[in-house]
Amino acid sequence: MFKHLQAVPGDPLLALIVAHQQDPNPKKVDLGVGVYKDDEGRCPILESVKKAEQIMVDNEVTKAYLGVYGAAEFAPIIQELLLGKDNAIIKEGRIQSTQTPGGTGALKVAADFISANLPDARLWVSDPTWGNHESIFRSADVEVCHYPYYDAVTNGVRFDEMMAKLEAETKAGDVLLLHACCHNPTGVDLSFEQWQVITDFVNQRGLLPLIDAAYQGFGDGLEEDMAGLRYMAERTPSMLIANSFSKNFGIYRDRCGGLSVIAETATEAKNAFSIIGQAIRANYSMPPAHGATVVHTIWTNPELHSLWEAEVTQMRNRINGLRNQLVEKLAATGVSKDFSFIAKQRGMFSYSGLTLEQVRTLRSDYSIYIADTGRMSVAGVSDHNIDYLCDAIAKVVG
Ligand code: PLP
Ligand code: TYF
Repeated sequence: MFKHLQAVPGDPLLALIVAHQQDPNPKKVDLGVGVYKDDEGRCPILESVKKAEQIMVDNEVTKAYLGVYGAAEFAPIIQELLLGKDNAIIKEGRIQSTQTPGGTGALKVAADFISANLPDARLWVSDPTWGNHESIFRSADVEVCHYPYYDAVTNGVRFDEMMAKLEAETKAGDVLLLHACCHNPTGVDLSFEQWQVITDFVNQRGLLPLIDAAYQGFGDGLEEDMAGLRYMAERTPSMLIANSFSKNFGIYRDRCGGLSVIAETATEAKNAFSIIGQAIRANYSMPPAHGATVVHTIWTNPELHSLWEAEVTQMRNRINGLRNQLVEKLAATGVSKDFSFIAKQRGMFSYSGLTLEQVRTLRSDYSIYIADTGRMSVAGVSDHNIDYLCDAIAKVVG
């Protein structure tokens, strides 16, 4: 039956985790996959999460099925986090949200929804984007197109080229995927002014924005990181938002995310949401409860809520502090390349500008694990490895 099948390569980022795990070098450094790490190199369970889980153990009374959309009381949390407490879109009932298995689950449901109901829509993603965007939409038979985004010369956004491409080639009904903040893999975000320009274009062309919010809180703050998304949501008739709680609650393996649909009217939103429910049933029937219960327990307990906000601030400050330290220490080595852009990037990742050859040498000669694209997960840097890392980069770059 399976004789004709050829093995396919796995996700290169996940392969990097295994390679790092198997490396016996005590000095090894893992800057591969995007998980937050503390100074000891551990991906810790947040204290707010531990406390919430304790409350849950004491109070949980059933493991019965949740329902297609997950817990009803979870949807307002997704909406408040993304749009802010008193947003008119929420009050008008123009947004409907469902719990999903991670941000990935939300993207998959969005892809199936688009494929079945907007059959002529093409998806436009940034060049580059998170590798899974393409796989998820291709698997749902949605054509994927690219717009210019990262500028390797200025380490900024090729905004004029991006807009020129979208202007020339998008058609009404196409879907435009934007990263809300902390762009993966580059760390280079759109400015607020650029969000404003794109919003005008989206409305004028009649595009459907799909916003991927996987790192809320890791850029400049929980509210600040949503400024562009909120500006656009308040001015466009329709939007899809896939969000993830994996990073900002540190509950990666519990698989908790959300998919929200915003429509012109409450009725339209409800209709679209019912079809999203159909896509969920055909995928995984209903989401797991644990992660969403953790988030709900924290959100509704004032003490835990403040503790969680402080922990998000701590994670963000650590990463942004590491960015500044990297810039200073790399400069101090006398390296020929200017790395000051690292401090301006945001979120878990930095497109370092290291070439494939340099990345490979760092891996083979120094046991430093960086993705082939040169993307570094900054959270993997620590006080213990930063000097070793900067010296190695300086030696490899020259
Ligand atoms: N979107 C982006 C841009 C990501 O980097 C990730 C990363 O993990 C996700 C979505 C999916 O997150 P989750 O682990 O919640 O599925
Ligand atoms: O880009 C990253 O590192 C994270 C984690 O198939 C991730 O988004 C990477 C690959 C993957 C799932 C999650």
